[in-house]
Amino acid sequence: MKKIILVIMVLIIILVTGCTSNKKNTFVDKNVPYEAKVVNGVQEVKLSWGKFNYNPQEIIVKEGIPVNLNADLDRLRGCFNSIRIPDLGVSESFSETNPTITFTPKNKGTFSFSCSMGMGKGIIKVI
Ligand SMILES: [Cu+2]
Repeated sequence: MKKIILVIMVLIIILVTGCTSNKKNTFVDKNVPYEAKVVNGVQEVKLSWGKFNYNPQEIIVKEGIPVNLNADLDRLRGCFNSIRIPDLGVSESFSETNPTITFTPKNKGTFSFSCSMGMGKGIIKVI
């Protein structure tokens, strides 16, 4: 009887470990805050798609330096290509001929962005 309990416990441990490592594999599109890198006086940010929303969902930029928001056109689909940042006066669409949207954050703060239909959402932190 004790052996059976031991076997069941071992099986449970194997199952739990298996599920956990499986989960890790599906988290390829892990969304972590992205701090823009300054290249030739411009803050470069790549905006892509992952887990049914934008990736990154949190973008950190510095005040007073232009930001290039570069669309990952291979992954952004449909209305995710129409981006709205109301507080920063941005309302534009990415396309093959317009893959980059440039704006300069003039004030510190946290501003929300979304696709035109409001399904995709994120925040831009200006520091
Ligand atoms: Cu949308």
